[in-house]
Amino acid sequence: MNVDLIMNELVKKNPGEVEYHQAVREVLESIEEVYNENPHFESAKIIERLVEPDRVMTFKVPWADDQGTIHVNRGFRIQFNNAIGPYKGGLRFHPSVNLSILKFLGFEQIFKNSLTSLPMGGAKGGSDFDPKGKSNSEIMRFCQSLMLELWNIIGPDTDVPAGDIGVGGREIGYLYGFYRKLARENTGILTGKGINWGGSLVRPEATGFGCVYFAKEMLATKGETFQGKKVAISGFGNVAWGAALKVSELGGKVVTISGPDGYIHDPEGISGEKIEFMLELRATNDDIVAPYALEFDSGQFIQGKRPWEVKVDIALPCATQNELNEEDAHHLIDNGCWCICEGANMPCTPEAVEAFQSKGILFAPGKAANAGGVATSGLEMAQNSMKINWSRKEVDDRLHHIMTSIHENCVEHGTNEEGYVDYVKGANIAGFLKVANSMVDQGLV
Ligand code: NDP
Ligand code: 2IT
Repeated sequence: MNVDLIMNELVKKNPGEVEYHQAVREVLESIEEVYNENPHFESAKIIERLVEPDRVMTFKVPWADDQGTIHVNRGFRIQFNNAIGPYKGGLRFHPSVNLSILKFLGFEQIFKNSLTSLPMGGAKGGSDFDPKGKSNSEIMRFCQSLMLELWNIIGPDTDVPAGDIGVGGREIGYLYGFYRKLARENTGILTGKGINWGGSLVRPEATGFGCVYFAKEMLATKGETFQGKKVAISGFGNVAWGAALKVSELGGKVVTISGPDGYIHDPEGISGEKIEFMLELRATNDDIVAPYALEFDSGQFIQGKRPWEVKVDIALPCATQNELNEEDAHHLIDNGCWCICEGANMPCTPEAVEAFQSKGILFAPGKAANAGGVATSGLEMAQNSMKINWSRKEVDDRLHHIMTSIHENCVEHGTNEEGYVDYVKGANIAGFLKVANSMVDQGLV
């Protein structure tokens, strides 16, 4: 394989899709050696077949606001690869949503889902709809209009969507309700469902919990724990909330959360009722983090800045892609931060990752560290298929076990001669091998 040649071709075929190019390049650079050691991958043209999604669907989503004014958004579902199981991946509602962002997310999802050890292929979808400032009834009408198109192309054994940015329990409820009405069936069609209608315990917390379980394993490779460590978290959404809960439970001190408007620095620690307040903030639909400082005296709001300037031991970026750049990475390193574990998808730019790795700092990519969300979605699907509900402990134990196994896989495939664990390489190789071998086994389809 020649990475530059493949990338040139990819850029030519998918012009302007910079996030997608970024995600593919990272994977190709990591797997180049393994790929070249296995000539049957080349003869089966595995890379060319992997970087072209199986299907890209876009559709019109018309809806009326509370004043009766009509709006038209664009809906997407990208079914990327189903070699190891039904397509699986979230739906994102955000004005920045476009083909590039969804293709990067769908491509990442293939390897992430493979790492979970559960039978799930890769997909992603969503819309450029902006949930900010919308009423509940507007959100419901939008979700119903989207589902009117989506229901024909998804199914419990075909393609199982879930949440992502802008899509949480409320949106999954409206989507599920309308699917049930259209299809006249109750099946495990979406994950992240409410606990009364087919959801799994621990799914809301799972991405954040999983990220912290993964970081715990990273720290253990240095004989360390979360006890007494200062932790910077970005975002204040679903993932940030779960991560903050688990860090506090393990004795760490979360000193930041952030929103697009700036960040909160709370040197006394964000725990207990302060973490619950994050949920209230998120539920306002305003998407600003500043009110935290009005509610709690210990919290200071730093407008227009990112949390990476605060002196911490551990950083968990949990907001969005490319939110931590090279300059931020140097701030963290200069301040003595020695473990970065991605809760979001691709939050660190390639230059930031390079800065961490060149200093021998612990760094874990989202496709390994945030796989707990989709893994628990897989556990929700399993419970739906069996028509039973597992206890909180049963789900949490399984999640914990999955995250520990992913960590072991990364160490196995990513440890270099000096003993440094390159988690990016380890995750990409482990995720890739399972999918590539499955594609070879199943012939040219
Ligand atoms: P939420 O919508 O609950 O929270 C994310 C919020 O972060 C967005 O509303 C966004 O606000 C805000 N944000 C955007 N840019 C920044 C920034 N620069 N600094 C701080 N905040 C910002 O989404 P989730 O918590 O579900 O998702 C967060 C990340 O985790 C995403 O990368 C997602 O793909 C990933 N993820 C989510 C999983 C899940 O189960 N939910 C599973 C695995 C990964 P705004 O709208 O104003 O831009
Ligand atoms: O990025 C992700 O892994 C998610 N948004 C969760 C996907 C899922 O199907 O649970």
